[in-house]
Amino acid sequence: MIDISKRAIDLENKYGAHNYHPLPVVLSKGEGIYVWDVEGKKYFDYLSAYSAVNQGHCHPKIISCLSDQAKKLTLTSRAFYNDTLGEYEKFITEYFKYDKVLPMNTGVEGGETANKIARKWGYEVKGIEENKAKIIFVNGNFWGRTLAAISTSDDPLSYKGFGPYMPGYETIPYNDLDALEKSFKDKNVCAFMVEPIQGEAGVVVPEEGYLSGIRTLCDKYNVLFIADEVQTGIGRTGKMLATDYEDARPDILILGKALSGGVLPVSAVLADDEIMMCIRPGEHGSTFGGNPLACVVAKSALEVVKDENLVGNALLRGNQFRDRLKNLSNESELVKKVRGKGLLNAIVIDDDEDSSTAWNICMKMKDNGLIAKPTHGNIIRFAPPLVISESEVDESCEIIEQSIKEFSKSN
Ligand code: IF1
Repeated sequence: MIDISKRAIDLENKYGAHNYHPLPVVLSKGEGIYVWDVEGKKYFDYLSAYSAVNQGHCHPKIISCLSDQAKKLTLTSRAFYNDTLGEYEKFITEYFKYDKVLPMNTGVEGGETANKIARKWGYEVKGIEENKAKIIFVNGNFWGRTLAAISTSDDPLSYKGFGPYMPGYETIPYNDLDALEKSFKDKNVCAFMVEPIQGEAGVVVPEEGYLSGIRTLCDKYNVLFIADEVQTGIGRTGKMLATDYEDARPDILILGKALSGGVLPVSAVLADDEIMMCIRPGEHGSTFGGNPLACVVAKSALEVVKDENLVGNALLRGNQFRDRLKNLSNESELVKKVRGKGLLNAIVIDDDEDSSTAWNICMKMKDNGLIAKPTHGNIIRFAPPLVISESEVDESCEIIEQSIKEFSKSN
């Protein structure tokens, strides 16, 4: 490994917490679907910073908005008004058709905010006894790293060693409407929070009818449907929201990641007045939530999605990608399954969870000019920026196919 890369890795190793195990590549430039390492090698980016750069790296329009606003006013805090927040709130609530938005920064803050709003609604509107509110989650959920988020996790890597855990949470199987209805019999349940497609669990797509079934049961039992679209939202799955695939409008919608085009942390919680107005002045907030920089960046990031028809492109390119890889799964016994929607896809490697096969295939793809990373051992997620073209999908699939063939031969 050349000195510059080695130095960067050694510095992180010596001075940074060891809370990640990155692929050994040191990136220094990003543009569209490509990133370059410090040695100038070019890669297809098939992770998109976990679906945060849907619009492509350093999108010129978003960067220009960022730079213009950065010279004017970056942060006022919410102690005062400013000339960008109201405009942005009008824009995003019309864009997603909700009465109101509560602006936050990271995805997990969006989740925490949604949980607080749902509990408040449970007490004030549904009439649940104080401190008895429950929120239902599903096995395999991932919504971040806070103590509340890990309290709902069934992945030891997320929760082990961090107890005691937040009370008022229950988990049921994913993609199981009977289990969901059974959990709703408890009058203390105020909400059900779920990813329309599970990202970290390995791009797990529920059966047709699951999302609309959630909507029906939430109406029947007066429970709020919270959709965590931090990873599946903003065009990633071939619809603006993954919940758009069915008649399943969430009561509370959580957005993050690509809401800023990967330029800075921006998240948002959207809901109608009956729910959102349960939160009153001084009951929730954040220093940077809704800051002027975030407002102009998020507005331009959302404009890019529509102006460049990224939703339609994600649908087309995703079908093209899965068709190519399905052929591969017929040819290579290593690739057990290909699944996903739009440009949120994954392959399941025919191996046990803790094998290094998926990692080694990612290392081979890296050498061949494409970076991706395994999730849960034997699953490799493939999520390029939504600006990818037909020929770029073909070219990158060549690399994936070639790498898997080379790996199979050498093992
Ligand atoms: C890490 C995972 C993905 C998310 C959903 C909320 C959040 C996330 C559906 C929280 C964040 C990130 C976190 C990042 C890696 C990445 C990830 F592997 F951890 F699970 F994408 F699948 N809801 N996911 O996926 O958003 O607070 O991070 O802004 O923690 O390593 P955040």
